[in-house]
Amino acid sequence: MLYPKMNEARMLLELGGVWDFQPAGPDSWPEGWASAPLPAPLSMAVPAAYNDQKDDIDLRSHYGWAVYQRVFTLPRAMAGQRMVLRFAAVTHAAEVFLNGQRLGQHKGGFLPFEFEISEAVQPGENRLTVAVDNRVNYSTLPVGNENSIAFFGSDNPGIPSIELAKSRAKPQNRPNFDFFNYAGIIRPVRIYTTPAAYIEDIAIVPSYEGSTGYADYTVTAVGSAPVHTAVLDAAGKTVTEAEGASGRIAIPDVTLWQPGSAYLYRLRVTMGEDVYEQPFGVRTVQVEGTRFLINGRPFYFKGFGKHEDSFFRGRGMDECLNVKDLSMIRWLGANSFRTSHYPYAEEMYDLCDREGIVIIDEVPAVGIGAGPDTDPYKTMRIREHHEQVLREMIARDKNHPSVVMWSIANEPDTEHFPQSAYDYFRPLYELAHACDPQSRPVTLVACQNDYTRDLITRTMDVCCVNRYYGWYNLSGDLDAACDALNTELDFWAALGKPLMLTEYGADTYPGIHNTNGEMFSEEYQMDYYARLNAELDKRPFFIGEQVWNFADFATIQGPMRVDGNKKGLLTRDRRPKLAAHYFRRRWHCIPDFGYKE
Ligand code: BDP
Repeated sequence: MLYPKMNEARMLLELGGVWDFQPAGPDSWPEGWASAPLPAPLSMAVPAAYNDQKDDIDLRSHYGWAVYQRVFTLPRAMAGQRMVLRFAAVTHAAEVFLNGQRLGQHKGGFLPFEFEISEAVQPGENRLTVAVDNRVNYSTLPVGNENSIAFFGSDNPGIPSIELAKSRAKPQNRPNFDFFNYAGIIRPVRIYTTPAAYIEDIAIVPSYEGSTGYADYTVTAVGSAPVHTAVLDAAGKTVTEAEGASGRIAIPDVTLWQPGSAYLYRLRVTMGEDVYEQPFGVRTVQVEGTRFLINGRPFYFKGFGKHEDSFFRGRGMDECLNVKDLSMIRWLGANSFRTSHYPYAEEMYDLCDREGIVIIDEVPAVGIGAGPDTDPYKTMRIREHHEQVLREMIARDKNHPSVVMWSIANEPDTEHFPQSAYDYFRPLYELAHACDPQSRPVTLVACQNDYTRDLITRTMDVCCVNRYYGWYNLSGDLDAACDALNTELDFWAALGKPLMLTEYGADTYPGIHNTNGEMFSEEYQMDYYARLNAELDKRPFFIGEQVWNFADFATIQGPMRVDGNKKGLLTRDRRPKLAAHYFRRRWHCIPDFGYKE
């Protein structure tokens, strides 16, 4: 799916601003609201999550439907064009109406969807209504609990008073994941135009041989007109041209896209009256033995799991924050992050393309686990949706040079039902390869578990594991943590695959200092990383350290979290903790390439 752009053939309107908003019922909303002004609207900024915009606990912990509405008038100049209404993300499900007419719906809170509105739109005022459902359960990704068990702790099952109170409690989301369930229209809403015959999609597979780069391209179009393509360099100068909807373009004296040293070309596609310019970088990605190669050289991942999370907007798209975060990533000497635990806003990938930051792109498949006695792959109703989000993510992100690997899940249960997990994930692994024209490496991020029972993680192109030795396990005992880590590393070493840590970390309250370096202090976080990293450095097959987390972030309230998850190297407002200074010293000395050679 193409990112909406304004150019000589296409117009673009942003529908951001302050919309009308009204919470509705848990299971439904009055459809009459779609054809008239909302009865008692609140003001709500778009794009942004609604939860933290008002000082109202009912909105923070809202469960179910809420309705957004605004009125707009299109400029006359747009008449006669094909018009498309595009939502970059609505969390987690949306129903969309224009002038009372139902345009359609979309499930999945982190990927774009669009409707052609050329017929539905009218001259003068148009009323756009978007109903949003924030419920998470066994049919959604991320997964919400259905057995009234909270993410942390089980509320002492069997105690009559507690069981009775739970059965009477008002319905609420019980996320089976550790980030606040921010919801609403979290990314931009736009209308763009195209001519009647238009370019629908562009796929580019870059490669190079010696000093010549190649772009194998495929243009998908609706309507027929001859397709002309040209490769433009970063200065906008035409490098080569070609005819036809698919083919290979050679780029003499190619400049490669490299981590830390990005270079972007554009494929300019003209078809009849339509024009679209798709940026791309020439770089290759490959796994060879225990090495992860970018442009044929062994890359070492230094970075983080992140979240889209900030004050007031929650998970709302924030380009200023994205720029700031990339600045902090560079300040730290890091080179990469994983989009834990959902695909991020498209603008972030564009920025990483520009700045040479490497991304592991993850679908919102988090929370696939229901305890040791329940096979989640038989109980949860997610398979089809899982395929859908994987397809949609790869369709959206396939051309980004920054994306070097797909993650098909975070911490699913691979331990208690190893064969079920294998049977469930193997087809998804194959689907990811099949959907990606570049066939990038595919991974699944494994939970701290009995790794000897896990059958699927070891079959991935790269083995990615989250480990909390010294925090949730062997808490506070760094000697024991290093011992356990080494025992496990011996296991992975024998498999002959590249291994990386996609999470390890310790909750740290900024300002707590402790001469003994005990848990929760800034010293503990620093010592924890220094000790574990010293072990990781000894292993040649270990190809990357992504700490948990880049910054502190919001979670549901509960006995395990004080004002959110505090494992950030940075505070939520992006101030460095002690461990950030430690990593800054470490990472500036670790090269992007050839660290383990
Ligand atoms: C891992 C999850 C991550 C959590 C983290 C933690 O992948 O989402 O936030 O643990 O507990 O299990 O801090």
